[in-house]
Amino acid sequence: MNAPSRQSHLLSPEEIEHYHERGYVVPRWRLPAELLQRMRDDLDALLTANAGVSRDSMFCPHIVKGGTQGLQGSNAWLDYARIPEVLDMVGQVIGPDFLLWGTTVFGKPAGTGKRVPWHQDGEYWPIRPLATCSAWIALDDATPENGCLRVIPGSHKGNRLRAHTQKDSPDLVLNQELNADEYDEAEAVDIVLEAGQLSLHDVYLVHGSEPNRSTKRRAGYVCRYMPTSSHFDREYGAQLQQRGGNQVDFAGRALWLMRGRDLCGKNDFTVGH
Ligand SMILES: O=C(O)CCC(=O)C(=O)O
Repeated sequence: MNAPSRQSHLLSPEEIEHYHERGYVVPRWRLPAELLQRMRDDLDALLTANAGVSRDSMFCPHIVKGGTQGLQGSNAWLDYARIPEVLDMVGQVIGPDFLLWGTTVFGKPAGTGKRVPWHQDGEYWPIRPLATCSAWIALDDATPENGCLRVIPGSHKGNRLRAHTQKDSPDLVLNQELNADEYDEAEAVDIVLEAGQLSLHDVYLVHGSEPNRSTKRRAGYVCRYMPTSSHFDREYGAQLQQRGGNQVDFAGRALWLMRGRDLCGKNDFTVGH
């Protein structure tokens, strides 16, 4: 009798097409239970070590001294940004040469989580040409009740940054909100995930999430990968940093080559290390 073949983690042609056509995909592959448990334990440690930092968005836990929030990160989160199966899938949608430029834990505490306004990620980022695939890894189950990610399928098409307005509100996790006439919320799709599943989304995709009104936390760890044919422009990053109230450190941000080589030859892998 033939041994049962182990199912490949690689995206199927249909999943790749889904990513390119709709701007996101939920792969069939999921994290092994033991790895998920380690990440959840490390999340507990991260929250304990950073009692003073908002749980709604903890920037760059993969950097030991994580920048402008004063976050105390750890190398464990860098390891979790290097999960080989995830990197393989990212390479399938953005090509074999890419780097990691950021991570965030969106913690969405039970009951009190803030709203993530509708936005396109590109509005915030100093990457030219703009390109990134975000891998959003569910550390808890993510449901409509606890504020799962919501996306507008196909809104990435045309690679157009739509009009946003700055809103500095204590009820919002991010401060750039897409203008209401730039999208139709009736088209939104909920990305419902079990803990250990992930979604991949394109930098131009319109997305957001509702507050967590449930009794269950909804934490996700997102890793940002850009093809090295693009440039992470630190000068422009310093301007964005000022505009955003210095919430994140783009100018001094460390970059990690994940796969292949630096195709544009302008990315600096020494700053921040
Ligand atoms: O976790 C969320 O609710 C928002 C995540 C998000 O905006 C992103 O990963 O780009």
